[in-house]
Amino acid sequence: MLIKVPRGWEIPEREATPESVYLRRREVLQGLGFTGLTGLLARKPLSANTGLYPAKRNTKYILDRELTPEAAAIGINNFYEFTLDKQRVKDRVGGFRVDPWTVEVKGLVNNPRKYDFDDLVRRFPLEERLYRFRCVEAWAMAVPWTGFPISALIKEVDPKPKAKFIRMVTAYRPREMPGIRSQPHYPWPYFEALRLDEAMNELSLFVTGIYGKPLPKQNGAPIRLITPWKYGLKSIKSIVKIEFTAKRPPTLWNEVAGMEYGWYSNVNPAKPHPRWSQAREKLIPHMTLVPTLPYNGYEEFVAGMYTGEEF
Ligand SMILES: Nc1nc2c(c(=O)[nH]1)N[C@H]1C(S)=C(S)[C@@H](COP(=O)(O)O)O[C@H]1N2
Ligand SMILES: [Mo]
Repeated sequence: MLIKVPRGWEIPEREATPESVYLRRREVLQGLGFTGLTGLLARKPLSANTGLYPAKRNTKYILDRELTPEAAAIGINNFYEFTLDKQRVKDRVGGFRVDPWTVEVKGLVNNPRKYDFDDLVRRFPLEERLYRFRCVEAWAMAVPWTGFPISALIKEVDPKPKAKFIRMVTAYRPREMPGIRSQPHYPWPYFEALRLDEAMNELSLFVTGIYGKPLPKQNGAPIRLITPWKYGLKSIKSIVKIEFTAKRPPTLWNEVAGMEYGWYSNVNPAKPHPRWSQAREKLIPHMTLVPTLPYNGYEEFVAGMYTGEEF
């Protein structure tokens, strides 16, 4: 059971102005024919995300290419819980409820917690970063993500010395996720994992926004992982559970087809997928071909964690 005790200075705005009172005031004002500035401001009910976006950009992370147009990045998705059709994910997410949302952190930590998302998103300072993104299927993009380093959350929950991995799990809502019903052979819910040092790497983000706005459902609202040196399948969406473990946890794609999808899934242009080359990538939306770089161009940040044998 999550018992939320907000400190005085962090009372969410929607509690400071109970929505019912707020909406009633709107009706009264509208009834009086008052639809001026107040009407405009009141149109959208205050939400978990009020005032957080856009976050300040961290200029340390620079791109070697243009940003992908927003419409493509939020319109062409992989989210098999909804459909395998990349262009249709956005049309199938309507029934997915992402508010309220709880993220449970458990396992080998000194401070296990259940974070209410509204609290979580205000607890760790958000920043914007421009990252390259490379799907294992050889399409790629460049995206302004908003989020916070995973290391901030890890420090707060304080892993025990035995913790060596973190396992993450997506929401399982067959009634809201039509792809779970039409693809029953997958071992839902989606699960992924990182080594603890990978999770602590400065590049590893928990992402809550994109293009200066809250994450759309098709991109993994309200919170997903981004590890830009790994294939996109590692970047698990709509996370509800984070568990610290001593043993290496399995991951969905590695479990389903280990020959095709490595546990690490570090981007490696020299190692072809059994069915296609990984030497080049197609930039959406025009599918311009460009070379793929080792660790997706992030070698300087991550190569020190590996022997080169991980895949
Ligand atoms: N829960 C969940 N997470 C997921 C997936 C998925 O099907 N389910 N697809 C993965 C794959 S293969 C990719 S390439 C990225 C796509 O993220 P995007 O749609 O935001 O571009 O999400 C990853 N995270
Ligand atoms: Mo992917």
